[in-house]
Parts: sequence; structure tokens; C-alpha cells
Amino acid sequence: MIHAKYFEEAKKVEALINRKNVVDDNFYNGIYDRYVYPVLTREMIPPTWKYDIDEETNPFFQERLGINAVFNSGAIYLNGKYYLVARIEGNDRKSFFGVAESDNGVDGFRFWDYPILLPDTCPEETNVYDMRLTQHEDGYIYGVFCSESKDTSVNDLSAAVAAAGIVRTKDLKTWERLPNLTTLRSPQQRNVVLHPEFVDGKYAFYTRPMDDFIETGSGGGVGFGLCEDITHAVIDEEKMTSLRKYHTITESKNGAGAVPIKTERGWIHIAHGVRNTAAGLRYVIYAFATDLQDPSKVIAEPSGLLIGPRGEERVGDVSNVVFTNGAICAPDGKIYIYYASSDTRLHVAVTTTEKLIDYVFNTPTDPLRSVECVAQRCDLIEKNLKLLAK
Ligand code: BGC
Ligand code: BMA
Repeated sequence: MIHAKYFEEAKKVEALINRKNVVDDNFYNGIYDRYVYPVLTREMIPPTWKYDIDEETNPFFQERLGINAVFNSGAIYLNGKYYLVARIEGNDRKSFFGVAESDNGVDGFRFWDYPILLPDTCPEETNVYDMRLTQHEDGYIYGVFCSESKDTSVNDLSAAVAAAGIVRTKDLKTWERLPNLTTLRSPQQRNVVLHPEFVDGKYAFYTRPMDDFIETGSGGGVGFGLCEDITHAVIDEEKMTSLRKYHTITESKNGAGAVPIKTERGWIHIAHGVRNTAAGLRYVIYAFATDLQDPSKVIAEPSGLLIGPRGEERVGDVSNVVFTNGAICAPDGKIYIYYASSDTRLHVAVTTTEKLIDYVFNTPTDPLRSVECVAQRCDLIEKNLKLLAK
């Protein structure tokens, strides 16, 4: 017999999935809209993933395999639908991926019946997270994610090694696992993104070289490297694109986020920057643009953050964090930036290609010193006051 509680719980999930999302009127910056409700939360996980619904074997209808969080998602638009490949974390702290589908990109996201069971090709791999989905011009959809293993070379229980795992698919259903990316000059990698087009006839990756699991060390920012063969991806040289800078939002580290968006002015990148504070690392989202011919060459760097954690977004398992690894540029020119808050839930910020281009190319760059930042602001005020006085 199916436990009566199942129907109650399933009804709650349905109500959340069917809830219409609305633009948050309390927020305005002219750049993007925030929405009132998250697009995915742990409450939207199908009850069949958590409960044994059989009354006989689960008389108290207890969660047998609870879900702790649903957050950082890859995103892709396919055959008129919006798909997210979310990072789902069980109560056991292990993350995995699940596909959720919506007709409009802002609400109605429904998980498929099963999460993604990746081919088990790396016996040391303990955890996987943060998949970026690239629709590549070679015809495949690639998923590049962080594959984390225990670092057995040091005597520290929490020491870990991060590498970039690679899978590919055509339908988000059947996934072929390829060997992990090898970067000859960087011992660890996280936040690796595959560029959607060939560059000089080669596969191009944005990387994030790091010396250690948490600290990037000598890693100066977002890297860029080419490889001949995606089925044995090896990158030798990593050029630098967006750099970490002293006393900015990227001082501690930064990393590629969503797959870059191609526009007539350049590739627009939506990335994350991290700074350290007395309260721990603070993650924000920022944007920059690179050259259409040379996607490693930065051509526009708007100052500061694009999205920072606000209100309830500031609190969660890892507080004071917003993070993105997926955006969708829909055929109508709307851009959906999926960002998670505090490693707990997933939201959407919606803009358009036109607005994003205006933001990236017309926001002043950061002059890097308070005195020059004030001068920059005074120029703006002066211009405005003159106009107001007319
Ligand atoms: C966590 C990630 C985090 C990383 C670095 C991993 O173990 O799962 O969420 O980004 O550590 O702190
Ligand atoms: C990381 C990322 C994310 C996470 C963030 C904050 O380094 O890879 O998975 O959102 O830390 O914990």
C-alpha cells in the first residue's frame, strides 16, 4: 500500500512547481530583473527520491535518503525547453546531478524521474558538482564538472584534489564519460568551462589553475587553453584572461561561470569572484567580455559585481555566496542567468542581450583606488547635476 503521507507530500511539491514566479518589484538596477521565488529548492525534489512510499516498509513515512540542497546548475535551451542540470546534495554531503525542465525558464521546473547516474570510471572520485553545459559546434552537448577525490599524498583527512570531469550527450539522457581534463602545468582545476566553438581548429577550455584545493596560489585568474582531442583532453599552456586583482571582488579567486554568450560585440562571460573577509569567503558574480576572434583576450571589464547576495540569499549552508554555472540565451533575446545563493537554492536573474551588452561595454572599469573611484563618481554626479539644473 502506498502511504497516505505520500500524496500529501507530492501535493506540496506540485504546488511549488506550479507556483507562478513574479518579478521582484523591490529590486531595480536597470540591468536585470530578480524574481521573488527561487526556481529550484530542495522542497521541489520528487518525494520518490527521498521516501520509501510503501506503508509496510516505511510506516512513519520517514525520509530514508534526504536531500539537503539544490543549487549550482548548468543550463541549456533545447527544442523550445529550458533545462537545468542542478547540483543536488544529499544529506550525506555527496552531490550529484539532476535534470529539471521548464517551458518558460522562470518557473515550472520539474525534475525528471531519475537523477543522472554518471558512468563510474574514476574509482577515487568521491564527489561531483557544478556542471557547465556546452552546446558545442561538433554536435555534442558537453558537461564539464568538478570531480573531487581525496588527496592521499598528505596526512590531512580533508585534503582533496579537484579535477575537471567531462561527459557528453545529445539528449541529456545518455551520458558518455570521457577521461578527465589534464592540465600539464596546474595540479588542480575547478570551474572549467568548454568554449562552444573551435578556436584555431581546437577545443578551447576556460580553466582555473590552482596550486591547492582551496587556495589558487600562483593561479592568477581565469585561464584559457587549447586541446586537440576532446576524448583525451590535455592542455599544456594556460593563457590568462580575467585576472585576480588586489582589493577587488576577485582578490582571493575567480572562475568562469556560465558558458560565454556570443554577441555582436564580443563573448560575454558571467563569472564569479571571491574575496576573503572576517566572516569567510564572499562570492559574487561579475561579467566581462572577450574578443570574438580571440576569446581569451579581455576587451571589456565593467567594474565590480553584477549580482551580489541580497536578503535571504545571504543565508544558507555556505552563507554570503552567489554562484553561477549556467545561463540561457533564448531565441527571443532574453538571457536567463541561473545563480544559486549560499549553496542552498537556485534563482534566476533575467536580462536581454541588448541590456547585457550595454552593461558590459558602458559600465566604467574599476580604477582600483578609492580616490580615483570617488573622482569617477563625482564626474557622474556633475554630469547629472548639470542636466538637472537646466
Ligand atoms: C565543496 C564545494 C566547494 C569546494 C571548495 C568542495 O568540497 O563541495 O562546494 O566549492 O569544496 O570549498
Ligand atoms: C566553490 C564552488 C561552488 C560553491 C562555492 C561556495 O568553490 O565550486 O560549488 O558554490 O565554492 O561554497
